[in-house]
Amino acid sequence: MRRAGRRAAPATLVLLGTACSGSFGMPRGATEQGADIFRLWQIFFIAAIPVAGVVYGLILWSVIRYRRRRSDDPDALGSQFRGNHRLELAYMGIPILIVIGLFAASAAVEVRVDAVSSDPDVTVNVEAFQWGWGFTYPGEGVTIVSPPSGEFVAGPQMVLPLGQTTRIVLTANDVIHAFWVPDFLYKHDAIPGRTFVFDLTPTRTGTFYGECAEFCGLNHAYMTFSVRVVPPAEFATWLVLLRAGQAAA
Ligand SMILES: [Cu+2]
Repeated sequence: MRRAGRRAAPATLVLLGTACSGSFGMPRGATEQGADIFRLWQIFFIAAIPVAGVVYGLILWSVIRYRRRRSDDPDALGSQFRGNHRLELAYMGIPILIVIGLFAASAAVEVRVDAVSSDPDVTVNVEAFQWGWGFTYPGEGVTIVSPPSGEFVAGPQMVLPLGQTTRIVLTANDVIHAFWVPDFLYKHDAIPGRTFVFDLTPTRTGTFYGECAEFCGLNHAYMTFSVRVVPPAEFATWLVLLRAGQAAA
C-alpha cells in the first residue's frame, strides 16, 4: 500500500502540474486550427474534473461511511428506497446537459477547423501513394516526392510559411492513406478517387514530424514526412532556390 502511494505521488504531481498549466499534458497545436482543437480538449478536461470529483468522492464516502463493522448483522441490508424523482432527474438531467454542451462545443470547433479560405496564401497538392508522399506547389513549378521508402530513409519535407494560410489538396492514387501531423492535432484520410481540401495556418516555426495514419501495406510504417515552418521571407527564398535547382536538374 505504501509503495503504491510512493509511486502514485509523482504521477499525481505531474497531473496537477499539467492541469495547472492548462495543457493537461496535451500538445497545444502548432497551427491556428490545432490550437482550436486544443482549446476544445481543455473544455473536455475541465468538464471531466467535477464529474470525476463527484464519482470518486461518492465511492470513497460510501466505502468509508457504510463499511461493515464488527457489530453489524452480516445479513442486514442498508436502508432501501425507490422513486426519488428529484434524484433521478438530477442524475439523468445533468449528464444530458453536459453531453449537449460538449456536443455543441465540438460542432462549433469542427465547423471552424474544416472551414477553408477562399483566398489561401499557398496551395500544396499532397498525393499519398504506396509508400510515400508527393508535395506539389501548383503555380510555383515545384514538386517534392518521397525517396524509395525504407527503415532509415527520411521522408520528404514540405515547407510552409509561418502565419499564412496554406490550402492542402489531399489525394491518394492507390489505396487509402491518411495525412497526420501529430503537432498540428490534425489527421485526414486520403481516399483514391476523392479530393479533400483543408487549411493549415502554422503558428510556430520548427520541423514537425508527419506520417501515414492508415495501414496501407507492407511499408506503411516507413511512410513518413516532415513539415518545416519558416518565416514567409525564408519560404520565398526556399521556393526560388528549389525551383532553380529543379530547373537545372
Ligand atoms: Cu499509407
